Order: sequence, then C-alpha cells, then structure tokens
Amino acid sequence: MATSVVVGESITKYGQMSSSFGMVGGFNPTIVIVAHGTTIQFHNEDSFNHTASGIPSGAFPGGNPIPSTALSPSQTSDVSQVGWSSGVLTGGAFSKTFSTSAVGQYLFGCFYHYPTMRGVVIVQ
Ligand SMILES: [Cu+2]
Repeated sequence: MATSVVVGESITKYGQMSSSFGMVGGFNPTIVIVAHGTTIQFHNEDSFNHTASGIPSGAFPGGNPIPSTALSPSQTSDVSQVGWSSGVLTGGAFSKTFSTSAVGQYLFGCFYHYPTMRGVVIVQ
C-alpha cells in the first residue's frame, strides 16, 4: 500500500528558508522527500487562495513561470508530468491527490505567490 503525505500551504505560517535550490517557503515541508509511489495531497492552511503547480525546470526562474492554466486542476495527477497543478485551493481546501511515479526532482510553486511560495518534491 502506498503511503500518503500532506503538504501544508500557507504564506503566513511557513516562512522562507534557504536550500540547495535557492530560497523556498510557503509550504510545509518545502522540500518534500518521498519514496516513489507515495501520494501527495496539498492542503491550504490559511485564508488566501493558493495553488500547487509544477515548474518544468531544473532551477527556479526569477520571474513567475506558472501559467494561468494552473488555476484549473491539471489533467495529469503525477508530479513527474509537465503542467501538473492543483488548480485554485481556497482556504482550508485539500487538492486532489498527486502520484509520484518517477524518481526525480520536481520544482513547484504557487501561481499567486511565486517566488515567495515555492518548493521541491524529491522522489527517491
Ligand atoms: Cu499562494
């Protein structure tokens, strides 16, 4: 049975920290390390709208790379696929569940609050 983890999202609760990927923050944890096959669910823990949206890059771009299409839930539900996104999460809302089928490092962020809210899923 695959395990599941919840990643909290809040711009007020989870501050910035440095990482080997640069500054990350706004998620708990911000560096999400899971075994492949683990499912991930994002949970909005404050009263602002947020998304959790994949960034198809090996490093965080300076400008916001997340397109407005990320405001709708993506067709894909796997973080290894380009364009994965929770869609808009309102306060207290859980996203759909994402799978982690492929080993790798997957950058993600919030459409509204990039670069303040961004992190990395590391699938092992
Ligand atoms: Cu946000």
